[in-house]
Amino acid sequence: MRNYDPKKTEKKWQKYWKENGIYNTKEDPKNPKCYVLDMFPYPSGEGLHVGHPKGYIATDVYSRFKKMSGYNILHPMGWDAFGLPAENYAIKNKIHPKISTDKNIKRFKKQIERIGFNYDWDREINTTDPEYYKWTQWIFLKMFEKGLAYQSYEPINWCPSCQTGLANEDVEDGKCERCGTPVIKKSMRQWVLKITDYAERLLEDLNKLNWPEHIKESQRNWIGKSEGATIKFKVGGSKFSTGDLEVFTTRVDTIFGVTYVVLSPEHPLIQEYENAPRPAGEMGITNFEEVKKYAEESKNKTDLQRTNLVKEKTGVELKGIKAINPANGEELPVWVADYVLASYGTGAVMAVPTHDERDAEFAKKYNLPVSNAALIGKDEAIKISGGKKTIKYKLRDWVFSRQRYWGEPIPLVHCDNCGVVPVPEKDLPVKLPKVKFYEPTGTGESPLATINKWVNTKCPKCGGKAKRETNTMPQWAGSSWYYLRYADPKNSEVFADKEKEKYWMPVDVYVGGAEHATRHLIYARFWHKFLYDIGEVSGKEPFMRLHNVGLVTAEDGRKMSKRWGNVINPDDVVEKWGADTLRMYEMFMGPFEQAIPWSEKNLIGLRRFLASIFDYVYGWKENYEKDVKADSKNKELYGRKDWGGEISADLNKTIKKVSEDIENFKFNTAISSLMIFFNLARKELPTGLVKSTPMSIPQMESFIKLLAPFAPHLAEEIWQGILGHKTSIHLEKWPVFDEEKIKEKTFKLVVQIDGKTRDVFEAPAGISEEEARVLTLKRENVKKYVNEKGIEKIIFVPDKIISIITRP
Ligand code: ANZ
Ligand code: ZN
Repeated sequence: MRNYDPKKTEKKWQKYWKENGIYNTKEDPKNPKCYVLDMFPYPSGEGLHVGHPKGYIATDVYSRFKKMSGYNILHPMGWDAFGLPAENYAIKNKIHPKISTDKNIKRFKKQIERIGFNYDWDREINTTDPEYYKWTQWIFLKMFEKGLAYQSYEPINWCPSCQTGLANEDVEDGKCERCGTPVIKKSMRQWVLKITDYAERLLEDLNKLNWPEHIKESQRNWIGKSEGATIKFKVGGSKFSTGDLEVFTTRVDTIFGVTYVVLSPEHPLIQEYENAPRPAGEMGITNFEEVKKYAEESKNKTDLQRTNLVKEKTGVELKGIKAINPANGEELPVWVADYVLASYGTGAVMAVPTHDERDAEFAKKYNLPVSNAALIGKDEAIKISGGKKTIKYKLRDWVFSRQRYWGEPIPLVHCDNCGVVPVPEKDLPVKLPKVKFYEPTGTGESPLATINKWVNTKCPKCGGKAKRETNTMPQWAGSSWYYLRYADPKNSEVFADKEKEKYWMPVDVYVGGAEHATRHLIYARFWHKFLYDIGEVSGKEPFMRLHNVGLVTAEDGRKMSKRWGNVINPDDVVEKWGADTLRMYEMFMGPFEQAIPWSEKNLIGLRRFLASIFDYVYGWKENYEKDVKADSKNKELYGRKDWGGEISADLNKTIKKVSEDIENFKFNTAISSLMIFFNLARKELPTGLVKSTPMSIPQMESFIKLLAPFAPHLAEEIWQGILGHKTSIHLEKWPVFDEEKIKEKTFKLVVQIDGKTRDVFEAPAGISEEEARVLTLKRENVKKYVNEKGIEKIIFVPDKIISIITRP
């Protein structure tokens, strides 16, 4: 029976692998380690579509290859299950998030398991497990201890639909990244992590990472380092007594071209003018009402709207006051305009219409003066203006609290006597209480705030009455350190044993979507650096190499989505065509990082390829048995490392190519070289003594090993089922290629002219008479004796002699 039947065999081997624990990992100082990691999924209610496993297949192929190449592999999987998506799903479907999350995880896991991955499920983690988030809380407390977690009341991004504050990273084009609702600014109490303390190191260390350039570039832009200077302008009424206005500029050299200065509407100076007593005769801002109204209005605009270059700029002059250019003493009008952001630099700018587009536009609209003054040397400008060299970053501190239920409770207590007190380490985790109502309150407070029994507690310091912090952590908390937990997932004493951390970290290859460029990938680097600073981890960077997985779009070219009804469920594909076909197809569909539409037709092509391999090996085995029956000496022959013929060189070339391609995440070309080889092997005429097949047993086995990372079930079926091995192919050694066999073969071509040897030279083996003739007639030694026209006859003995008879 030579029927390729993945339905039967795939389940069988999955069971076998599990029962034999072949994917369980242990530290092994004797072998080099390789930590291969997928960005773990959040288990949404919709389950996986065929796009999700693409990255998992790649890490699976890669880690199987590395394991066969002698590495000790860590390839774990887990669930990023806290956060808005899980919670919004739970609310929509009226199921408690805990219940729906557990259900979704079960479903995801089942889907993933069917694809036959080599995950070490003993290391599975779940960010919502109290034994896990105990350590998320612990890390937060360490940050709090070091002054990196602080309370702030600054206006932050607020999503009116999700009813929670958001970090800058959660806002895309002024909209909530989760639900698309435009965010507004809201002043509220919040917890913030001082990621800005790490801005320079986050930037600097990017250079060490083997990451796609575009991801590094978006992190650089997000961090947004600007080298410039702060310069103080005196401001005030007629007597210029009010004080200094500091601006940030990257172009001090334009100092003589400044024609006005602009404040952001939130600038504290405006408030100061309203409240401060003024010296006699000072008018202060004379149009204060107008200014205030303008400032109010700009509150409703997002930063994006405010900085949009296309939008017309607006502003109001602060009448009654002026600023003085420190470089030349010139008196300048002072304006307030919302194209200047409060949150960047000093919240104030010196305007140079001749060199800055925004300023030019603004000056034109409001008829402000324009100056053609010359530029001056940098350093010189700083000296003249009394400025100070300054570096500013666009990166903002990380707004870390959410007014939502489904997250890690922030482990702090508010005591009337002692203020904010951390929950002692021994009392961690602070468990999320079970509640009936978990919908957002709409008041800007977390739903936890309504659970009196939970909220009211004792102060760990003075024992007096205290209240728990009711904000929860953002969904990015658990994923900021999960890769460390995999090294030692069940440890109850520490988040990971130091030796184990040292053995496994850093992650060697990390695979996931490019959408994480400036969120997860910055947050995790920040936490890692912090843990490094307090001596908890051994290295400065968590992820050494990164690959982005390209989307799998629907056959119609659109994104796969329930909304379009074009989602393809991997379960159906596995059911109909087999897991190996799905795996092979997703690796073959195109360059790994590219977005590529699904194609059932191409998928079927890979199913055919696998079926024909199975069929071929089956026939090969039959021939082997026939040959051995006919003459027992053939058994020895079949056992030879390789047989002659071209197939040997081809196989060695294929081993080289497939190895290099997998190492470089070029899975599609690896598979195509397997196809090319297979077609040659099928066609190759028999050589040597055995008539029926071109491959010896070791040659056949090498080919199946090359296939094993891509089609693990089929390879195992062939390995154990047809080739008769008793242990898994996935524990075998990866084939090595023979450099000698790959070299282009040559021979010494002897040239005879009229019976006399006149030349000998190296020529490629196997050339035709025509090729030999062309090469020969180019030789200087030959030209002396013949020319093209004077040839009567050529006798060519392949790979030996070319004999030329000249015309008499
Ligand atoms: C004078 C000047 C002249 C400027 C010129 C630019 C060009 P980057 O490179 O992004 O850091 N700026 C400073 N603070 C600002 C704020 N809070 N909101 C909006 N704009 C602000 O940009 C730095 C430049 O952006 C600064 O240099 C300042 O304008 C402006 F030909 O000062 B410049
Ligand atoms: Zn939202």
